[in-house]
Amino acid sequence: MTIARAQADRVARPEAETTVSRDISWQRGKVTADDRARLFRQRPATVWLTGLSGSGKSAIAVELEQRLIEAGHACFVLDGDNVRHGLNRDLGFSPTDRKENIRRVAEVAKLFNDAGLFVVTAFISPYREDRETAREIVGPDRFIEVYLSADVEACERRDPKGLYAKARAGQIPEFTGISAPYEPPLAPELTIDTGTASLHDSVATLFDFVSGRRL
Ligand code: ADX
Repeated sequence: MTIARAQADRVARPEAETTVSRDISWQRGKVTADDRARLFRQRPATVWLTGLSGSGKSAIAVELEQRLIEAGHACFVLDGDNVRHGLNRDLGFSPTDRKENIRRVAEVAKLFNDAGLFVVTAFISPYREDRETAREIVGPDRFIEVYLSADVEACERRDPKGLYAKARAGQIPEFTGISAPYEPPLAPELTIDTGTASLHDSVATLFDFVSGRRL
């Protein structure tokens, strides 16, 4: 096996877990991860933002994306509210639906990384187990878990979409932080206290961290 073939295999997943049909097989491409890294001049990664609604995930994601693009890096944001308008429009907020939401998003992030792009995700992703699944799907060497640690009080004070008020009034069932759990990461690659740090400082911290790790 050539080194190039070994690299291509690294992003393939021929052993993929249960599939509906057994009559499918993995089709290999001729372009390797190294070929794409040379083309885009970057080693892609998935920056996985997790935190409560209102903790700043979407705002930080779009700012980071802009900074990466300005620095010449191909990048794309996957955002919870947006993905739930299309790919995941069939999913609600039960634990089972959130799990499937995160699984699908992780598969998309993996595909984008395989294609050579940076990905920034903005999903509450409240369950540790689901984030660990995402880490496995994307690949631990590419997965950068970033915990935006603003607490419920801070997020509720901001309440940018008025959702906490609605949840308190009983109008949104299973609302994370109010009537559904959030399990903080135990060993994230980075934590940013967005309850106190400004958007500008949070993005600067994150950009420096990603630059140091991947660019
Ligand atoms: S996740 O838990 O499955 O990761 P996701 O990030 O996709 O959630 O979607 C969260 C967004 O959906 C929130 O920012 C909010 O705008 C909206 N939302 C609607 N209902 C809920 C709910 N019950 N809990 C949390 N967020 C909700």
